[in-house]
Amino acid sequence: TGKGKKENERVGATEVVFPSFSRQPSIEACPGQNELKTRIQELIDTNQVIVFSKSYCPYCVKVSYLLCRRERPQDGTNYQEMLLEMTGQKTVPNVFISKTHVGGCDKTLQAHKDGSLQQLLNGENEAYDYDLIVIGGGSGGLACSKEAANLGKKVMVLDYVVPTPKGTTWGLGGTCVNVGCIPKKLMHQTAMLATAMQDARKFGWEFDETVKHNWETMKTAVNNYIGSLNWGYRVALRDKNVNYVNAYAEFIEPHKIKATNKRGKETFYTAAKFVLATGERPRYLGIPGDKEYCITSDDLFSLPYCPGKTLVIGASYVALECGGFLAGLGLDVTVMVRSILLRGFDQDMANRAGEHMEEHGVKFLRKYVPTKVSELEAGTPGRLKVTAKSTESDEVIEGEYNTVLIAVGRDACTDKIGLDKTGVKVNPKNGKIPVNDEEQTNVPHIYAIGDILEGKWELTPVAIQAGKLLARRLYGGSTVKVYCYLQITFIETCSSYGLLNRSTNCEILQGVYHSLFWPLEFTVPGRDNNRCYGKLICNRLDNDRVIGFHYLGPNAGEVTQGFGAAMKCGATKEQLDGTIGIHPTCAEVKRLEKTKTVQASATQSISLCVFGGLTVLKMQCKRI
Ligand code: FAD
Ligand code: NA7
Repeated sequence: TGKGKKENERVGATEVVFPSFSRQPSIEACPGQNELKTRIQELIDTNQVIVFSKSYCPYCVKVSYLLCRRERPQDGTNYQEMLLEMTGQKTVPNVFISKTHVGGCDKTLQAHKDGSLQQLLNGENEAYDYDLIVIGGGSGGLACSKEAANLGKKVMVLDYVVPTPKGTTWGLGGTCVNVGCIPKKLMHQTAMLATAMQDARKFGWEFDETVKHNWETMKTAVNNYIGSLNWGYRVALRDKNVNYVNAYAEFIEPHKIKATNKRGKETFYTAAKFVLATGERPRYLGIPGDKEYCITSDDLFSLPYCPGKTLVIGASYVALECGGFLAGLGLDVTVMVRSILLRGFDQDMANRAGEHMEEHGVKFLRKYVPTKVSELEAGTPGRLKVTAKSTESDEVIEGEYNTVLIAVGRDACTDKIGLDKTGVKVNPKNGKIPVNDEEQTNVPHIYAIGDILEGKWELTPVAIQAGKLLARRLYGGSTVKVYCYLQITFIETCSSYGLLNRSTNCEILQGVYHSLFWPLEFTVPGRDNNRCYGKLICNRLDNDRVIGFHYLGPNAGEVTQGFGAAMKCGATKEQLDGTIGIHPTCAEVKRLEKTKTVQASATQSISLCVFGGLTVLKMQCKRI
């Protein structure tokens, strides 16, 4: 690493070697505790590089080879105990550079690989305020910052919620906790209770009062729970010594950001490395009246009043989930669909999901796009007029609603964070950031995780896993990468819809097995007779290995998770058939009839979707 000089000469490295067989410390080598601590500290302070090692340890040899060769043999027993007290590490080698504790062999080699060792040797670390700054305190950012701090790094995380056009804002934790998975699932559960109450009478429950739902009570309960999660995240960051700053971050130089808090106060911070985890926000339509009068999912979960008659625009999973639970609460809900339901999902299953929603009261306005939203009357809720045009003719229609919820996709928050000052490349079409398989952008010291990544799954567990593994690779000597071999997600509409995805690179010949079924719990109330559906897709060329699983039925998320584990282990149809079911359940696999055999291309990905208490498997593959 030295320019013209030998490395050892340049860094003045010293290695304190504990000989292999010294068990009895000599009097000289066994000073009092304070004296020993002072001696070790002196060694650390007066040597640019100091490696505490053992003569017979192969890892020490590796590190010594990398860094130094000026041995000072010492008896090691008490040194190691003291080093444990001082650094939390007893094992050797134990490396310090420029008074900074680097760690053991793996961490030193990793620091060498990622360039931070060189920075330490050059004295560059002192130039930065932090080892790592994470921008965005959502699923990915929190996981990454906590893990990096666990590994001994000085970490800052900045999180700031830009208010929606309606002024809605929320606390620490990002989309999932505040305006995504958590409130969605809790409000879906509220809707499911309505169905349970309807069923209850058929099972003999008698109640006289008219049952009605109070939006405000639900909203307050859900938001109180979210508040407790926000608080928990703050405490966890504090406990792990992550410096959390509630401010909007923007790069002004490749290693420097400006943080602007809600009072407009600007502060500047530098770091050796950055992780971008800024997530996405709902897209608007760009038509008159959209930002003035419409809401998005960012507003819905904390809306202070019941939305009333609602038009949901879009046929994405966010649209169907929100429309589903609003209808389940007894509201008049219409979904305006531009083309198809759930683009990218198995269309057979998407349509079954749509039929199920229609049976549960959701109306669909198909092949229309909105052109204008105007206010007829202000209020909570007020009255809005929506003008829309057909996508197939010149027909123009109008409708009156209390609330218009836009759910037409989400945009990556990458355009206002000063990436032009860093040289980080962004896909100009969608604002997404391309990264390599180690989540590194084209600028080596800047990484990105979560929803802002180009071509990756937009799911909380994926963002969390990416954040943790990235920190471990950067600072823990790990080489483990995110491997989305099997993706599981689910959608909660009237009941629920789940998606499991497995990618495979082998030739496939699909064998499709399916069955309609009637869950036992639906029989007595007499609902959804034979409307639930299960479908397995197997690769006939690979021992009938299960590559796809669809389930449309109750508790789809839970069922899907179990099949996901089986598929990840490579289960075959024969193995599933040979698994004795738990009876009576919906997940017991029985009487799946073979429908067809389809030849498919060599690479494909398969997904499983859970919908409306019904689950569906999606398989994306090109037929040949
Ligand atoms: P986020 O969680 O969005 O966090 C990004 C954070 O960065 C935000 O707090 C943002 O305010 C902040 N930020 C942005 N820019 C800056 C800046 N310049 N400075 C400081 N802070 C900034 N996933 C599932 O797995 N299961 C589900 O059931 C599910 N349901 C969903 C339902 C809905 C309605 C939505 C919208 C999403 C749902 N998702 C679900 C997706 C999931 O929420 C996301 O995949 C996940 O939150 C992504 O995490 P992230 O860390 O990338 O970003
Ligand atoms: P998606 O999956 O991007 O879907 C967008 C939906 O909105 C889709 O149904 C679109 O119809 C519809 N859309 C888009 N623009 C319009 C306009 N102008 N008018 C009417 N309808 C429109 O969005 P999501 O919000 O579900 O998800 C975003 C990501 O977050 C997604 O990838 C998830 O993984 C998480 P189309 O089918 O294009 O005709």
